[in-house]
Amino acid sequence: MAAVDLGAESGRVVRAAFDGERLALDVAGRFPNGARPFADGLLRWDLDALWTHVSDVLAGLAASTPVASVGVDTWGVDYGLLAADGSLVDQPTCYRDPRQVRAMREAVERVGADRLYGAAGIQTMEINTVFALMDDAARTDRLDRAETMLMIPDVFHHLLSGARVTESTAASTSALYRSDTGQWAVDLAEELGIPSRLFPEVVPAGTDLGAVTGPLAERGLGRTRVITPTGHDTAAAVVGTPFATPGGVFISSGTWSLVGVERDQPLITAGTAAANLTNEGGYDGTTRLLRNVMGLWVLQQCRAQWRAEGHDLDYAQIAELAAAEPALRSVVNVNAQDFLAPGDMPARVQAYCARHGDPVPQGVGAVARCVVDSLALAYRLVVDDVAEVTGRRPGSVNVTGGGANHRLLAQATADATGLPVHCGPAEATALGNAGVQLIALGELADLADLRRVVAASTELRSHEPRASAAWDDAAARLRGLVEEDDRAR
Ligand code: LFR
Repeated sequence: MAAVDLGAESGRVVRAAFDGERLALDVAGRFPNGARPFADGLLRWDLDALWTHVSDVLAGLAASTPVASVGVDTWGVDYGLLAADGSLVDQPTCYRDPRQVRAMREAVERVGADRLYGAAGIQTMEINTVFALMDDAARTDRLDRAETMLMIPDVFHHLLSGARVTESTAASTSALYRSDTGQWAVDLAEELGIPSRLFPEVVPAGTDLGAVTGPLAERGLGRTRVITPTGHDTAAAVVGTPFATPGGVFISSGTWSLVGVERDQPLITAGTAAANLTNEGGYDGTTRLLRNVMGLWVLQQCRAQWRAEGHDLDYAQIAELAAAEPALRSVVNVNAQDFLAPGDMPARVQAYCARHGDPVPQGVGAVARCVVDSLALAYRLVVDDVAEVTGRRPGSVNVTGGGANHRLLAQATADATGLPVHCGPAEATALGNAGVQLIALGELADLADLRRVVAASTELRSHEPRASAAWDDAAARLRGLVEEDDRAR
């Protein structure tokens, strides 16, 4: 199978081979990704370039080995607009565009925060699809030119197979679709000026969308099936998580850190709304009760800034400098609006500390330490909130994704949460993507079966918590900062 996994920073095509017990992965090709401002000033993705990369790697792979099926997962919330003839109206916009901050404010004013949250139980956040669509409707003619909207993974499935459907986990990131009832929030959309005629048919993960068609069929993939995995990368990562304890916490750690628990059904209450916890649709009727934490994005942007200033450091070097600094000297709310847009992140971290009366970190190590500690503390708050709203304290944490390799962050996470932290697999998303294809192909029975295969295919690294009152105090301090920032929002 080919698992195509596209992230905000890079994309890759992974070859996945199953021998009946283990899933072996091997990266067939990797390529960069990133949003940039287009001529009209909007931050957009270069979808045409991504498609060229994906097609070339898939064709190269098919030249050396038969590909039974292909499935694509990507970051959530963004969408492509398809014209009647099936072509893209334009390149998709990126959720980090500042227009979404304004649109969120307008939407809250117009219908109220409760209504926005209640529609799908998705945390109210600037990045949500609903705010981009609202701005499209109010300030552009994009929607007038479109017949349907597809989430980004579905755009690729459309290019591969011609299908014009969206997959349910991808749809659920829109904040306009409830995966448990299968309903689009038509009334809310119309009230916000978003034409609901754009909403596509929704299919479950594991749906066979047909054989590869078009030019790729001529490049060795004519017999390859297009099977939609959980199109949302976070859903795929959690499918590929070998939970150490039932009801344990997952952290899918990449550009974002998605922190929460898997449940049988959504939990949409006054408590989850107050805690701003999200209910995203998962595989086979599961729900992820989670919060988006700003994640490694902050360090990625710091690294880019340091490089621009002449310090060309890799992540391991940055982590080493951070580890040499004392813990918990200064703390920031990584989820503050300050850190959402691309830019000079070290300066923003320093400005945040100065504004809140914390010691201002100086130099690479101190800034990175502040970010790492602050991430771990943000995870701790989610664990506390989830325990509170579900009435159940989780017993362990599993970290997957590229961030699973970050030892300093993993130990800080154990110390901050007081829970054992198990790291791996770094490739959970590709495993989850390929695993759902395997279930659809009849090679695996179900999610539990798949997780057994993931566990058999992975070596985990574990970190035990070291009890310390300093982390409790810092968590309380972060709680205060979050409340201040929310009031200012
Ligand atoms: C992670 C992720 C998150 C989503 C964010 C924006 O890659 O998909 O789940 O909230 O990106 O799309």
